[in-house]
Amino acid sequence: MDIGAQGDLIMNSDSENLTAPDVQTLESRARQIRRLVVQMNAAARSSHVGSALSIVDLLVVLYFRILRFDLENPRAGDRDRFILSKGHGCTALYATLAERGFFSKDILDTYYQDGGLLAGHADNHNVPGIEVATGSLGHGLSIGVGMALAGKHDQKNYRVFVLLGDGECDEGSVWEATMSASHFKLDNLITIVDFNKLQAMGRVEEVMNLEPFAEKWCSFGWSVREIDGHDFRQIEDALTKVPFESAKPSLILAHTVKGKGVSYMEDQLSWHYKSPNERELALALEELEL
Ligand SMILES: Cc1ncc(C[n+]2csc(CCOP(=O)(O)OP(=O)(O)O)c2C)c(N)n1
Repeated sequence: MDIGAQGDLIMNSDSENLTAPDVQTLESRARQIRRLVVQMNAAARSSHVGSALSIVDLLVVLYFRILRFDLENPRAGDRDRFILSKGHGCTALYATLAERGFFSKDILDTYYQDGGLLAGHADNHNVPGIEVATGSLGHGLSIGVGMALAGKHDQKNYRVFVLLGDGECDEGSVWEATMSASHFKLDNLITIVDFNKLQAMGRVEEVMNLEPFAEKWCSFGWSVREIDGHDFRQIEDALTKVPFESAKPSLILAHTVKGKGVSYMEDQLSWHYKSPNERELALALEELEL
């Protein structure tokens, strides 16, 4: 659907690249990662389990199908960059990185522990695969713009992917970065918004209405696609077609469900802060049985 001169809103279509067995493999990886997420959040008694469960399917497609990296040399100059701007959802990223082989799964047990490697928000210190420390919302996209600009300047082929929360888009700095990205024609920059319609203290539409959200990104000069952020075919299709247009940054507006995969957490605000107790953990693991 063309919405005017500033940008195009392209409706999603299904990927022909993914076979049924591919989808099954991705589903079981996502299930395993969700199991690790609930276990980590429960063991640490930490917040943000719903925020992490919301992005697992996006991370699985990114790390198992899309991103170009070298596990032997995770800092290789030509690697694709991924920034989890909503750094509070870090258990999903840590679990995905471990599952993908960036580091041993034993390290997940150190999450949020004194002296442990994995901090309560995404931390790049000594953690292979994490580009930048995030958690103070509203900064990831600006960092991504800098990386993408550097890539253009250095004539490198890497892409930069940034994952934002919808509530995070209340931050003015997000829109400054959005404006810069189109000004500098950063078609090597791809932003995914985890549009789960909840933030810390309420529903997005009640706290700060973002609509018309897709059109806002278009009017800032981005090329936009809307997808179901839990449908592997749609995720893969969008991510393999970036940049959607040359000389424009790409935005994937991914409709998701906070707490996805654990029925009693789905779309429930309370699971922004709560962590599962023993009984709740057992229930979650039962639902996520492999
Ligand atoms: C600058 C800043 N302000 C406030 C917070 C506290 N905080 C952590 S998560 C969160 C809500 C984020 O909502 P959203 O981006 O929608 O992510 P979700 O958890 O819903 O996936 C807030 C306000 C923060 N981390 N950084």
